[in-house]
Parts: sequence; C-alpha cells; structure tokens
Amino acid sequence: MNYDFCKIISNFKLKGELVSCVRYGEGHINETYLAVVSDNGAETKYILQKINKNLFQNVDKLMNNIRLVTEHTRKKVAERGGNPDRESLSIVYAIDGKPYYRSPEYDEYFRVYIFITDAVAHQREERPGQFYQSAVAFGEFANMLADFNASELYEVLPDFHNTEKRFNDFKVSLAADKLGRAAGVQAEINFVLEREKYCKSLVNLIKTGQIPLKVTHNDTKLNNVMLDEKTDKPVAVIDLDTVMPGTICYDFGDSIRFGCNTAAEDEKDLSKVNFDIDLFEEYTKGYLSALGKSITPAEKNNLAFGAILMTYECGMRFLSDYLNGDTYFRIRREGHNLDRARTQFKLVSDMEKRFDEMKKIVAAY
Ligand code: ADP
Ligand code: GN1
Ligand code: MG
Repeated sequence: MNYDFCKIISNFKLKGELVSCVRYGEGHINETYLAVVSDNGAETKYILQKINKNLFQNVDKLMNNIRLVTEHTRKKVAERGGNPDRESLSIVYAIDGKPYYRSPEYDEYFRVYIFITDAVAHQREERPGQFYQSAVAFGEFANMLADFNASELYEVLPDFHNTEKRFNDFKVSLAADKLGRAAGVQAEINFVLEREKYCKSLVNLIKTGQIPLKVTHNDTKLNNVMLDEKTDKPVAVIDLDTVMPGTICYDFGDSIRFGCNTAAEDEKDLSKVNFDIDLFEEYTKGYLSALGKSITPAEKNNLAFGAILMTYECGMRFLSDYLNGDTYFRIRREGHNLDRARTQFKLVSDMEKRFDEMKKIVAAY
C-alpha cells in the first residue's frame, strides 16, 4: 500500500515539509517508517508508524497507555538531569491533540515519535558488552516504572504471557489446521505438546501471589532498546505497546530468548542456532545489578525458568501462526514463521540441557 505520507505527516504538530519517508527497522507488528522533515533546510528525523489495527483493536486506549508511560519516563529523565527527548520514547501529538492520527482515507491509525538520535537498536550483540548494557536499560526502565500507578493502564493484550492460554490457543489452531500444514510439522507439534507442563507454573505463582505483578515491558527484545552508537551505553527503551502488569521473569526471559541466540531469530540453518551461556551470564549480571534489592527471592528463583518459558511460548506462537496461515507476525518469505518456531525450539532444547548452570549463574549475582 502506498500512503500519502505528506498528508499524513501534515496532521501532526511538526514544523516543516516532509522530504522522505522510507520503511525502517525489523519489527514484526507495526509498519515503521523513517520520516525526514525539513524546516527551512534544517532536517529532523521522526519515526512514523502505522499501528497494527488488527492486533490493537482499541488504539485510543493503547495510545493513552503510551502517553501515560512516556509522560512518567520523561519526568524521571528530567529529574535525573537527562534529555527526555532522547532518553525516553516521546510522542509527537496530532494537530487535534490526540497521541495518534486516524486517517479517514485509509481507515488506518498513525503515530509519530521523536527519533532517538545517535543510538542503535541492535539485532544482535555486535560488540562485547552491548547485551549487558541492554540488561541495564531494561532494569532501569523497570525501576523508573516502579512507582507508576498500574491501575491507570488498560490491559492492551490480555493474557499476553499467559502460557496456559497460549497453549490452548495452539491446540485450537492445530485442531482447525486451516491450511493442512500440520502433517508437515509433526515433530514441531510434538515438541510443544510434550512440554505442556511448563505452561502452568508461572501463571500459578502469580495467581497465588507468590510472584508479584509489576508494570513490565513484556517485549524485551534487544531491538527494542536503543544503545548509544559510540559508547553502547543505554539510551532508551522503545516499543511500549505491551507495557502492562506482568512479571520480571517474563521480561528477563524474553531478553534471553532473543539475545542469547548465536544466530538470527529466523535462521534456517539450525546448526548455527545455539544458546550462548556467556551472554546469559552477561545479561543476568546487568539486569540484577540494575534492579538491586527490588527483586524478591521467588522472582529470582524463576528467572532462569522464565527464559525457557518465554522461548517455548514464542516458538509456540510462531508455530500457531504458521498453522493459522501467517496472520499475526509479518512474514517476509514462505515458511518464515515455521523457521522462527524451529529456532525457538532449538534454543529451548539447549536451555533445558544447561538449566542447572543457568540457575547457578542467577544465584551467583
Ligand atoms: P514493532 O512493534 O513493529 O517492533 P518498534 O516500535 O519496535 O516496532 O519499531 C521498530 C524499529 O524502529 C525499532 O527496532 C527501531 O530500530 C526503530 N525505532 C522505533 N522507535 C524509534 C525511535 N523513537 N527512535 C529511533 N528508532 C526507533
Ligand atoms: C513481536 O513487535 P516486536 O517485533 O518487537 C511480538 C512479541 C514477540 C516478538 C518475536 C505485540 O515483537 O511478543 O516476542 O515479535 N509483539 C507482539 O520476535 O506480539
Ligand atoms: Mg519492536
């Protein structure tokens, strides 16, 4: 779809004319563009996103969450003497004052963020220490939100990390087998079914109050954090669509899932996909140092398991989407979601073998 970006941008409180607008980043959910606006020759970059309206059915409430969270983080950054436009995600408001713009022509929702300058969202660790810094970033983000009033937040995607529910959804997709794909992926299906026992444990610990609900990010991939392009120091956490009550075991686990993979999330050659325990240690060190004393013993005891669970859950979600006909995660090639599911299951197997070591590492910090 070709959009009239000049017109879309003109509905936001921005000074200048649109010079260019190109697809940007590697997110699976929204459509992200880099927009360059010129004001008398002075160029400023912005992030323009078409919000995934299939997934986010109440954009008004979604964007109200992001407004509340970013107002909070901007205030925290200002209090510590930082630059809120760079060290927090920041909304550019629409002319009508809303934190998004609904285009009547396209019946689509768009939002604009200030571009976080001189920073990179990495797909993987390129220099030693970057993964450590991402852990510090997510730990500090959790700290900033520790005094945020969670009851103000709308639960954008209910049961987002309710693995029990995800398992049931998987079984529904399997039973429907809309495209007749199940027969070709029996090994992957069995991998999921054999591990049903994983699904209940964290859900139950939350239900019984043994693990506290906190305001968490819920999508803590390495490419959802911006690191300084020169120093690799944390700049800001981005992609705040899923900020909701959750547990830090999910946040920790999802970072490990993505960041401790020696290959890409969609690598076809599984011999390249391995769980890197040194990176696990790096992240654990960074995350626990940033969280300090706020972590409870029950949370700490379940961090390593959280990594297995989030990887299993994500693999199950990719496989469900493959069975459903690729309707949720954006795919760029045939079988993309199946490739993604396979990498996740390879990582789960690796982590299962090294679970004792993982627990020892967590206990040591
Ligand atoms: P998705 O929900 O689809 O993952 P994201 O919000 O994570 O979308 O954005 C996709 C990518 O766009 C990020 O990984 C990052 O590279 C880039 N990006 C997003 N927001 C900003 C920003 N404010 N400044 C600079 N880059 C950004
Ligand atoms: C999606 O939006 P993005 O690309 O950062 C997904 C996550 C998955 C991830 C897998 C809202 O994250 O839950 O873990 O893909 N986000 C949503 O890479 O479903
Ligand atoms: Mg993202």
